[in-house]
Amino acid sequence: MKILNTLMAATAISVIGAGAAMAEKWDMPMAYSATNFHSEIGAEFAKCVTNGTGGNLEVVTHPSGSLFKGNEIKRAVQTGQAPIGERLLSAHQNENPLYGVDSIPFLVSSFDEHEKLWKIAEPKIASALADDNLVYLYSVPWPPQGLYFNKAINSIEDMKGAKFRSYSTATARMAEMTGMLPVQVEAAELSQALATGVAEAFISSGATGYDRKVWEHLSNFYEVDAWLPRNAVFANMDSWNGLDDATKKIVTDCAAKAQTDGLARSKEYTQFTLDGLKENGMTVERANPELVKELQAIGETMTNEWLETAGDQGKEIVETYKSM
Ligand code: PCA
Repeated sequence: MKILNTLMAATAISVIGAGAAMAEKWDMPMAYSATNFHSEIGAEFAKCVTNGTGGNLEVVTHPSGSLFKGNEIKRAVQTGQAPIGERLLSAHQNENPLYGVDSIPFLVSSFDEHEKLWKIAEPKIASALADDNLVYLYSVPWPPQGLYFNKAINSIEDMKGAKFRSYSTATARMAEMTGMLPVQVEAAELSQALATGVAEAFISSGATGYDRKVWEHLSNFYEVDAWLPRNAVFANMDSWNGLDDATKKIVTDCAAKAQTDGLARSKEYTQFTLDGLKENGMTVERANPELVKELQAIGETMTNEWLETAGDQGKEIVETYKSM
């Protein structure tokens, strides 16, 4: 009887074992709120993979930095703590200047220009990510970046001394060059930073201001279209290599769909969120030409700094873009 029990237990374990080897669950950390369009596209991508593989690869998204905070996600996926994740690429420009290719001030100002640049840069970004033990799956741009303040500003002089929330190397550098005080804050903690006075101004899209209801603390949004940064979704290389070819194909097909849908959603969300800021009492307008000129001069310095650090690959991207 004892032998029979042992045998039965062993059989049960091996059956469970076989089942577990076949079906896999991938937790996908994401930094932005569940209602943000990047997170919604991520959820659709997850569903596409889960349904497409008949549940053999179940992808489960964790928005709002609930599994890993924004600034932890890339490392978590690189080291295999998470098999897949989404992260704002330009936040990692300090690791590889190429990750900041989407944040060169005033190089591109519209979705169309940005997509042109991205087509050139994308293979190089994929290979930079591969060097970091990551497989690039898809990426989606944020709407054009503008300035949020708690007062009207007409020149850089008016910006001086403000505590400026940054999300990347470029945003921190812009703060420094305009005499503001940069403080790195993830979007998930932005409302709190504004409420407690840790930050009183920032650069971002209408989308993030809208998602974070910043009208509760700030009064002015200036459209400057400084750049369009991108969120990228990547998998851990070893997790990826563990998938069979049919599953990989389903993942890459779902990723291609997410990239196309994400771009469309980002475009739609642009005007919707600018209108939303207005409806909630903010003054939304284009920055005056003097201020734009001053910012462009700073942008030129930052562009040269980027080109210096990004080497031949960086130069090639920018030159190819400009020649098109
Ligand atoms: N929103 C993100 C990055 C760019 C954007 O529009 C943020 O502010 O964190």
